[in-house]
Amino acid sequence: MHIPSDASLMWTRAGWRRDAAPAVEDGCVAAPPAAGGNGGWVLPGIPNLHSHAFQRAMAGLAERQTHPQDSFWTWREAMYRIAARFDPDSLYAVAAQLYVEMLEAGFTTVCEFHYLHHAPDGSAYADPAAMSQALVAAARDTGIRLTLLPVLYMTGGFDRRPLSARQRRFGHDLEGFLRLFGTLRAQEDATLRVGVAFHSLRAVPAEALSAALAALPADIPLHIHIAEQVGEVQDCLAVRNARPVEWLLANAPVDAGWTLVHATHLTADEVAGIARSGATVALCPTTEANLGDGLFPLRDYLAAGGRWGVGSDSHISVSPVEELRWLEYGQRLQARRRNMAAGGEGDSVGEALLRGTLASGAQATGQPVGELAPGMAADWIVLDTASPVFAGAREQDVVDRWLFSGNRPLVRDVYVAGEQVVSDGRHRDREAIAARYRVAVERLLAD
Ligand code: NGQ
Ligand code: ZN
Repeated sequence: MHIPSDASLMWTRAGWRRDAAPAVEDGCVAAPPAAGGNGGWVLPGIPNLHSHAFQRAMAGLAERQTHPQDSFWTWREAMYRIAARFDPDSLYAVAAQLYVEMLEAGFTTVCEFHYLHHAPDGSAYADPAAMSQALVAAARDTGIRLTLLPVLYMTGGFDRRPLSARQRRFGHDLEGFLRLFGTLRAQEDATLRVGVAFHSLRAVPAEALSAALAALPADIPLHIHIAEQVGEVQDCLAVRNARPVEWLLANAPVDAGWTLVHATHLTADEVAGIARSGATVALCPTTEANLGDGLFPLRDYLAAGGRWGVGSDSHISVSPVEELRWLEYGQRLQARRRNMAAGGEGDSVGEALLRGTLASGAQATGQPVGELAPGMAADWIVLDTASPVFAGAREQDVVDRWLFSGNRPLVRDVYVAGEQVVSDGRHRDREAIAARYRVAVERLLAD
């Protein structure tokens, strides 16, 4: 039986619940749910596990050949050129635009992997946290929930070479970094959580990683880029005698508090090791495709019981639909099979993808997100049930239709901490934020 478009449905761990809608108390879901519902099809907001906000300004600008062997590393040069031009004002303008786009697409929490710390020449701003504050302000003003991950970035490669001129604004010594962390941590509130990211094993020497972990609180989210490129795996093998994930699992206390970003190139032992550790892998399928990274071994990882979520990373796309869809499609193209993320016969691929990405939300973000249960964050999205995409849909079809049918935005309304920030597909400040973004980007790109 198809569901009437005015029915009330709420997505829970057990699947769709009929005639229910979240009730709100203090920004969280109250028990019990509002009986009868509100006539919407409601899902938890999607956590975005990986973002470099400034890169939104270069989406579509690195798609012209610069070298016959263009790669991740030549893209990185283009990215560094634009990174060099940001100041706190332009970072605020670009991040605010990005966060509006995320909310309109159904992402309600963002993990911001932030390393653009200092002035372009590497000297600290008068307020050393000025760039971080720009991100905090953009999140507050747009209403997105933020897990801010100031990034420790110390060296330019596994050989410990010093930072290049363009990397200097990313760098800290441990003392300065811990000061920044302390400043930000003091600002935590109901929608801001502060964790830490290690940029990569290239950028953080072994003893600095241990010293940082010893000095930081034990219960914060920890994120790291790892094993994204074959060159990185080779350099790690040459210098540390182990592959990046192999090295990390042997030398750091990797557990459920950790999120490994990309983890593209893995052996069978590494797949099993990450799954056993309880860590989350943050997959960014559209960016990984755009940068020519390679394909994550999803099927083996799911079979091992591994946790995962998605991120929009460089923001060449800002859409949970596209991340989840391409996560599945990459596997299909490689295996020449279909319905790869499904758990068994009759299982819906869309529901398997949705369950997977929501299940890691709380541990990867350090916030009570990913589920509309009592005490969890009142962060939800309402689908546009009037769309022809849902014609004739039964309950068990809704998520597959959302994720695998066309490109019209199907998120109608969005709430964060119980507050509505998007209605009828439009963020409350969409125009003003876009106007400010246009001015900022024109300046960033001017010669
Ligand atoms: C980043 N981005 O830090 O923005 C990286 C590129 C690097 C991605 N890996 C720079 N997608 O890894 O050195
Ligand atoms: Zn990244």
